[in-house]
Amino acid sequence: MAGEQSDGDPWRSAGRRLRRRAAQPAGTAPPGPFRPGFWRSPIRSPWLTAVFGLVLLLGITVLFVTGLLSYAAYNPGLGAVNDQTPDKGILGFYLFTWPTHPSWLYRLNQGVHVTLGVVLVPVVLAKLWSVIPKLFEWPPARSPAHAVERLSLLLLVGGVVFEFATGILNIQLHYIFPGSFYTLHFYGAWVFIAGFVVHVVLRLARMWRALRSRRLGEVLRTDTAHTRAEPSDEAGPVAASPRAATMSRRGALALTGAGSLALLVVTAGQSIGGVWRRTALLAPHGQSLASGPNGFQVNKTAASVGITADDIGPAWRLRLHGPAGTLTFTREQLLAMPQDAAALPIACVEGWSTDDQHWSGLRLAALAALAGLPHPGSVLVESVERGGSFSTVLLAGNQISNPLSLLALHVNGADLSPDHGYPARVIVPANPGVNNTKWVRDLTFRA
Ligand SMILES: Nc1nc2c(c(=O)[nH]1)N[C@H]1C(S)=C(S)[C@@H](COP(=O)(O)O)O[C@H]1N2
Ligand SMILES: [Mo]
Repeated sequence: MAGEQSDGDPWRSAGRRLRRRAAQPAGTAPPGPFRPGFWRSPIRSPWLTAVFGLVLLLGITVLFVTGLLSYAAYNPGLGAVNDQTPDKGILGFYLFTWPTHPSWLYRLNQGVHVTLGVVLVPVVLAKLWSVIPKLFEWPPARSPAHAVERLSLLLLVGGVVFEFATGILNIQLHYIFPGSFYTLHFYGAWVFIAGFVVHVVLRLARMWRALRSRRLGEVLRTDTAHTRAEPSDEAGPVAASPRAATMSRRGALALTGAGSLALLVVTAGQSIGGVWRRTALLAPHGQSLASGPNGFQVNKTAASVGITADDIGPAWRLRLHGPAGTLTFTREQLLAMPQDAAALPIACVEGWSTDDQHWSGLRLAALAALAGLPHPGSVLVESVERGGSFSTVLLAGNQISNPLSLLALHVNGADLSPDHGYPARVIVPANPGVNNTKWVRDLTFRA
């Protein structure tokens, strides 16, 4: 080796290295992470992996269910206005009419989905760390069964990285996706879940065995000095030639737990609301709110989507379309009609939500009756906003008939501010924020 370096000719020594590699017996792993001696942490063990695995088994199951519900809440079954996901086919099997009770349903679902996703990041990283030698296993496939298993790992690891990355980019409003977030996160979820289910089926028994191989109390009492590698096993993540421990297993658990706890503290407040809102340091919305009746989170300001003073000035009209033809109203005419009230939150798909705000305006059901369709199947809501992806939505019959569903003109006793949708906006209980259209101009009721 020393002679090789001292002859000073990189080309010749590279040639020698290549010839030596070619002379290796078949089946020898390439150097670096593919060699068993490369990974030397003594704390990698089936037990540690199983603990992280159990947390993820529970956590990802909740993420998956809340994710499906979140998607169903858009009422994508109503048609392409609400959901442009191409070719979803049977992957839309779980879709049902989203309820309007209780009014905090979407707020809860989305708060859990987003907060849990953020909190699980350290656990995902710890789990990947604990099994990383397995990802470099050599040879890549020993048998067809082994090849299938490793292919499922590709879906699993690729899927988890993709879903967490797209989700976190979205809640941080960093829209760098090549395409729609919904489509990517939706298909990514199904790919990931396919790998996840295969992985759980293949590993559940091993996980239970590993969990029962040690007692948690015993691990929590063992400091770094007394931390030993487990006996090497062919199939597991145990190091072949472990070095001395620089961290105990309880240290690894504490580090992961502390990371998750810190993320929980700086994230959850955006969904819990109240005084906790101020702890939500990681939340891009809601740290510098205006004061007064309109002082709650704004997603997109009027200026940011190109709403001009003319669009929402005295020339603005509401147009109702239905069997009665097209009826046109000024804001004054709408205010002269009997007003109804509802205390409802805005809850965004990104996880943040407001506490209940006190809205008043006209019931969607009353407007449907005016349009000549007292029991409509749906309503197409269109905004003054031109061409924005949130400017047109369909609401379902149950959303129109709920007496708390309003075309709001006031909030907390004041006129809506331009940023909150003046002259008029939709507010519907348990509705995803994105479907509470601001700067409404047209309502088309359909049977
Ligand atoms: N026309 C229009 N309506 C809209 C939006 C928009 O960009 N344009 N944003 C939606 C989204 S994503 C949310 S979460 C809510 C936020 O309402 P707020 O800004 O009043 O809090 O408005 C919804 N209504
Ligand atoms: Mo939103």
